[in-house]
Amino acid sequence: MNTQVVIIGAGPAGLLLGQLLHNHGVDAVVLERKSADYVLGRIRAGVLEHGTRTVLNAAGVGTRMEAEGLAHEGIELAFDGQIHRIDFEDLIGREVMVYGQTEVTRDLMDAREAAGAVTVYEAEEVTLHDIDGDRPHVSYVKDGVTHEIACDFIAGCDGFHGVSRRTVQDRVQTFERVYPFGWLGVLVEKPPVWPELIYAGHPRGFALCSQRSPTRSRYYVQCDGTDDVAEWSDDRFWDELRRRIPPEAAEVLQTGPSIEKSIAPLRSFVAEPMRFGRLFLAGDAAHIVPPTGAKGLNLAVSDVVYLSDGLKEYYVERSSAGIDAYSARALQRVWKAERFSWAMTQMLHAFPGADPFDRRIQRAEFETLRGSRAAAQALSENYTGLDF
Ligand code: RFL
Ligand code: PHB
Repeated sequence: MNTQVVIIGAGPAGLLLGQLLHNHGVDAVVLERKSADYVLGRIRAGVLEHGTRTVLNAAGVGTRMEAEGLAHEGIELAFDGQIHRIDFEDLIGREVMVYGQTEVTRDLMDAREAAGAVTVYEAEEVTLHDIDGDRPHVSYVKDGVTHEIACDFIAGCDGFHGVSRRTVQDRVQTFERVYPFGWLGVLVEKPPVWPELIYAGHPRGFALCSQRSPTRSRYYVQCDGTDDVAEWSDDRFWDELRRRIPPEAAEVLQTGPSIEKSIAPLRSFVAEPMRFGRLFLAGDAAHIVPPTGAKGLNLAVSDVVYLSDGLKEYYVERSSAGIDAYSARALQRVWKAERFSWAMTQMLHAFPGADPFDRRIQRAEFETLRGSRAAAQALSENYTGLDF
């Protein structure tokens, strides 16, 4: 089999890249280790930057997002029970879209199917070959049979634990911070507690009130890095959430049985560069951010926008300038999102071993945002998304 680009991974990065390339007339095959249902069963990000929304609309996959997504003009920051609204619309004239990653993935899968583009699910033992030559190829096993696809380029969109970055592990430089805590997330069929998202810093730990629809909510509490979900009954979760969010929210919180509950570890990670010969890394395969800034999915989108532009230039204009600039362009934006996600994490979490000095610095950070329009504007620019 032959194609122009083999895309490894059918998460948001791989599927969106497939859609953008299809729109540019470039052929691609997507290879995914899991089944489509498994991919759709993962509950992850919920906030789309304004640029992500524009990209999804321009790519022709934004219809349901525009109909069902919830446009938000601000967020609430809370610290020790005190609440302060960051009004994006007033501060910088922008908004974000609350629309789950599961829905974005479903829309991209539907568009791919409608276009008749090839996705191989449950592809095992995906292996990359000859990435430094002119004609790389990728092998995989499906239903016990080995297949090979020859291509011009390989896009490694296979997430943090994928095979692509592992293939070049002797050549990457990595930068990492592992946080000593995780986020315990619960999905519940109840209306959101508050019109907007609440990010709450509290001595007992961080909490976040998010949402998926007018009838479905997503909540998180900071937990120990070593905790097991089995230790967290629904009752324990709701008690802990109520203690950490502002009293006016706790009073009106509607609880119910969790329909999903999982723990995500928190990590900052960057692999440099993002290109090795004819292999490009994109999304979580190249970098991880703690979810506090809601940047993970959005960074995957900016990566594949740069990459698809570069590949379009290569095929349509016969110029390598775009693919040659890919790694540097993507990394410049990645590091700004890393900084923002790290700063939000520092401001709002309870760090083991933190002393009263650390706590006062966190409070001063919150007071700076409350008292300075410039500081609130800087947060708003980062949260709603830096320009591509
Ligand atoms: P994904 O979504 O991980 O998709 C990668 C895909 O590659 C497949 N794969 C392979 N396929 C073939 N062969 C192999 N050897 C393969 N190895 C892996 C995987 O099955 C998968 O389908 O990466 P992508 O596309 O780069 O998208 C990135 C986003 O998914 C990610 O940044 C965010 O979801 C991060 N993230 C969150 N971000 C937020 O902004 N808010 C959140 O609340 C939030 N929660 C999360 C998260 C990430 C999590 N992970 C990765 C552990 C919660 C979790 C649990
Ligand atoms: C979510 O809704 O899952 C969500 C929202 C904002 C974040 C992280 C996760 O910062």
